[in-house]
Amino acid sequence: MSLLDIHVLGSPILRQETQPVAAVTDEHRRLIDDMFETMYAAKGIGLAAPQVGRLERIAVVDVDDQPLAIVNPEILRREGTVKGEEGCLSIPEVYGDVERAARVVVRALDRDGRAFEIEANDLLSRCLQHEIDHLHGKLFIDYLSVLKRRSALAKWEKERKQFGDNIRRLTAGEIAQHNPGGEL
Ligand code: K1U
Ligand code: ZN
Repeated sequence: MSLLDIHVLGSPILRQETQPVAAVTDEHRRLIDDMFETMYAAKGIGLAAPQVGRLERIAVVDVDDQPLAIVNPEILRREGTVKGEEGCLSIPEVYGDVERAARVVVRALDRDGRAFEIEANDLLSRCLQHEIDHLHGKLFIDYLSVLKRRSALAKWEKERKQFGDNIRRLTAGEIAQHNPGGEL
């Protein structure tokens, strides 16, 4: 497995629409495995293909030790609304409150190409909506009020200097914590 570079705000791929996966192949499974490894190393609870420079309609999430690969996900039902804080591995150190559906039902294909449905509440519901948004070129900052968005972008202007080429390479420290035995 490999750790992948993460595209950060400013990289045009984050605003692109993804392409549905016609059939889940070994190449997609390799991408899914690498995305899980990258998400864990970056201490995230989700990661979508455009964040690692790919346009397949694939995301991974892991909330409460329940790893889920979602291929071609669709939200079938939304119920209620709730506000909660979000971050994004592509906009490090920037956070904001976003109103989302409280409960969603999502249909997707799994790593083996089998269709499944999941009902989600709380953080899993939020994370699924955040990842599915990534697959359609949408970011959590798009939901912020003009003032809050301006302040989030001002914070990002300071942070982005460390990512000159709009790519976040995991640091040696992040890799070492992820892999304490030192084997790569
Ligand atoms: O897609 C991503 O950028 C991953 C993102 C997912 C997410 C976080 C919070 C709410 C909705 C979706 C992250 O994992 S950012 C890391 C983070 O903020 C976080 C990590 C653990 C628990 C809660 C938040
Ligand atoms: Zn994100």
